[in-house]
Amino acid sequence: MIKLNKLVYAFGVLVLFTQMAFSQAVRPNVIIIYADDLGYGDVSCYGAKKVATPNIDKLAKAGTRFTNAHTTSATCTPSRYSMLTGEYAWRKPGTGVATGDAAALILPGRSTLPLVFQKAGYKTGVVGKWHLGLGPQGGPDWNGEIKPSPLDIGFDESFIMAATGDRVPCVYVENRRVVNLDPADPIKVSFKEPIGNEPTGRANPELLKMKHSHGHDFTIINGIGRIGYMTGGKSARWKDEDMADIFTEKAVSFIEKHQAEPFFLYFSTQDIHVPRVPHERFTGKSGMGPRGDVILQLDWTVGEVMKTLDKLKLSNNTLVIFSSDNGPVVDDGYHDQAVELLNGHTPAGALRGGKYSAFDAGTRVPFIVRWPGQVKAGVSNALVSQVDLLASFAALTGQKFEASTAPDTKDYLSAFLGRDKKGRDYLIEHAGAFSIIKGDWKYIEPSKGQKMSVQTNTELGNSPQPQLYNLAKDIGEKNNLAEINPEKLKELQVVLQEVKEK
Ligand code: NG6
Ligand code: CA
Repeated sequence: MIKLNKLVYAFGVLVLFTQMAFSQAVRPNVIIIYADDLGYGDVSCYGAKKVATPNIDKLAKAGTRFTNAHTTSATCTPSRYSMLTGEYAWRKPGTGVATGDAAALILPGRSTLPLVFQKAGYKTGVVGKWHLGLGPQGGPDWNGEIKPSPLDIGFDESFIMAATGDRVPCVYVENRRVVNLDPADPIKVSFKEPIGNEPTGRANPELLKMKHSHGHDFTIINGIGRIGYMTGGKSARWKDEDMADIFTEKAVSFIEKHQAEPFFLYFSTQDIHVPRVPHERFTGKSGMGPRGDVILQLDWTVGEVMKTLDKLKLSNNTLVIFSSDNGPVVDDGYHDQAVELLNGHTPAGALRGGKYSAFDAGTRVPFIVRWPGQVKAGVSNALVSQVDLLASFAALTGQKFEASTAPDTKDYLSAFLGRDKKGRDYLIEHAGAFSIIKGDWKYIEPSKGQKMSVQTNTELGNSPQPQLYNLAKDIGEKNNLAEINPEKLKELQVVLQEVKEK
C-alpha cells in the first residue's frame, strides 16, 4: 500500500513537472526585432559578402532562417499596420507612409498583436520606430498627453520615435509624453507651411553635415535636413548618433525589468533607415560608408539583446524573431555615399527591385526565428507573411482574437516554428500595384505607375501588362510568362480578386 502511494505520488509529481514545463513552453517571452529597410541580401547569413553581421548570423545558426518570408507592403507604415493588426493595410485608406504628425492609425477596440499577448498575461512593450500615427484626428498634442498611443492598443510600455528618423518631430516619446520637453519651449510641427524661423536645408545648405539628395530640405535638426517643419522642443531633440544606444538601452532595460514574467517586446530599430548616422564606434568600420556602418550598428544591437537574454538565463524561454519592414534602398534622399561605396554589395541579393517595388526585393525580407529546444536550427523555404504573426501567436498563447477586425491573419504557427515546411498557399503584397505569390508563381497586376523611381534608382515593378514569374526558376523576375501561361495567370488573378473583395 505504501509502495502504491509512493508510486501515485511520484506519478503526480511527474505530471506536475510536465505541466509546468508545458505551460512554460507555451508562454515563452517573445521579442520581435524589426529592422527598417534592411534588404534580403544585407546580412551575411543571407549571402552578403562585403559586410559581416556575426550576431544576426548567430541567431540564424541557432534558429530557422526563412528564405521565403514576406512583408505585406514595400514601405514602412502599411507593413507595420498589417503586422500589428492582422489586416492588410490596403483595406484601410490612409495607411500609406505616414507624416510625422499623422493621427493614430490603429485605434482602440480591435485586436492587435500586443493585445493578444497582453490578454495572455504578458507584459508588453514597444521600443523604437513607430510610424503608425499618434493622437486624435489632426495629430497629437506634442506638449501634453499623447492619446491614442501604443498604450491604448495593447502595449504596457512605450519608448518610441513618432515616425521616422528623417521626419519631424525629432524627439522621443515615452508613454504619453515627449521626453525632456521644457514647457517653456513648446514643440510645433507642420508638414504644410513653414513655422518658426529655424534654418532649413533648402535655405541654409551650408549648415548641413549631411546633404540631401532629394526631399529632406525642411528644418535642420542636428545638422541634418528633415521632412517637415519643426520649432521649439530644443531640450528634447534627439542626437541621431546616440539613437541606437538609447533604443538598445531601453530594450535591454525592458527585458531586465520583466525577466520574471512573460513579456513581449516589439523592438523596432531605426537602423538602417535614412538618415544613416552611426555612433562614432561604427563610423568608417564597414568600408561602405554610413549605410554599411549602420548595418554593423544594427548587428551590434541584436548582439546586445542576445547577451541580455544569456545573462538573465532567458534564452531558452524566449522566442526571438528578426526581420525587416520592407526591402532595401541605397539613395533614399541623402548624399551619404551609399551609392559610391557600395563596393559590389547587393542589398537585395538575387532579387529584383527594392523598397517601394512590386518586384520581390520590396517585400521578401530576412526572417529568422530562434527558440532553443523548440525551433530547429536550419533553413525553411515555407511561404510566410508577417500578417500571420497575430493569429499564430494567438494560437501559441491560447488566445482568441476578433476575426472581424483582423480578417487576413491566419494561424501558421507551425510554419513559423520551422515544422511545417510549406506555409501559406498564397499571399498578397502591395506596393501601389498588387501582387500575389502562390506556390512557385508570382503575378503582378497591371498598373499605370512609373517603371523606375529615378530618385532612388529602383525598378518599381509597374507595367501596363500583366506579369507572371516562376520564382522557383526565376527568382530575379526576368522572364514574364503571362502570355505563354494564361491558365496560371488566370488562376492567380482569380485568387487575388477574391482576397481583394473579401
Ligand atoms: C519617402 C522619403 C524617404 C523615406 C520614405 C519612408 C523623400 C524624398 N523620401 O517619402 O526618405 O522617408 O518616405 O520610408 O522624402 S519608410 O521606410 O518609413 O516607409
Ligand atoms: Ca522601412
